[in-house]
Amino acid sequence: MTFVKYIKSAVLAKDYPITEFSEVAFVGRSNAGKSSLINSIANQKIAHVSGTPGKTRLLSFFNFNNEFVLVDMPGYGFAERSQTEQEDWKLMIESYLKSSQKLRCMVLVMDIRRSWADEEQMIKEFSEHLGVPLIVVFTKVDKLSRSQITKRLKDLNAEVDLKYKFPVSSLKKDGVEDLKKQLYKFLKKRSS
Ligand SMILES: Nc1nc2c(ncn2[C@@H]2O[C@H](COP(=O)(O)OP(=O)(O)OP(=O)(O)O)[C@@H](O)[C@H]2O)c(=O)[nH]1
Ligand SMILES: [Mg+2]
Repeated sequence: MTFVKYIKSAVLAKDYPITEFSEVAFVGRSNAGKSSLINSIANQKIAHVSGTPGKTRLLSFFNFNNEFVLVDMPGYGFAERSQTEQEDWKLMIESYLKSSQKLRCMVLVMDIRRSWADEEQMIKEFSEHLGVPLIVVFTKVDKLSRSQITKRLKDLNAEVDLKYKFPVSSLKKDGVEDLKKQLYKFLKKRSS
């Protein structure tokens, strides 16, 4: 039986938990569905989800079955947040991505109905710079018909070249098992 346990939340690098496990960071626009995706991977409501963008304000760390650590990140890019807060977000994300010794995979979460934007491109480039594989998850596919999904995936393909991509519905659990298999491939090995 798989267990998932909340470890802690933190902002500053000095407060990140130190574990023996590889880490996977969930990044993406606010409201894209990062926390929901973590819950669906975990099979339990462990990360905070909200209809109000900006729900996740700290980095939250979860132990996945003593196999790896899931890191829920605050989302970027919604108008209500001040310039200072946007800057704080950037610093918080950068601080984690730069300082983590255990980061072995990044999951970029985006709503399948949105287009690839500068922020997503920045994250892709960041993963390349760090040499960490990037998995892109297109969420909320349950909001579209099958033909609309095909069309969106085709359009996104034309916008950006991505190696690992998964259309997912956290609501209906579609695509989650395939994603988990890929995560295992990147994370199962002990990181030290
Ligand atoms: N229909 C549908 N709704 C979803 C799905 N995933 C997330 N949502 C909804 O989208 C909203 C935002 O979800 P969250 O998981 O909180 O998004 P987040 O990316 O963690 O947002 P921040 O913490 O603000 O960065 C919530 O109302 C979720 O119920 C999905 O696959 N399908
Ligand atoms: Mg969240």
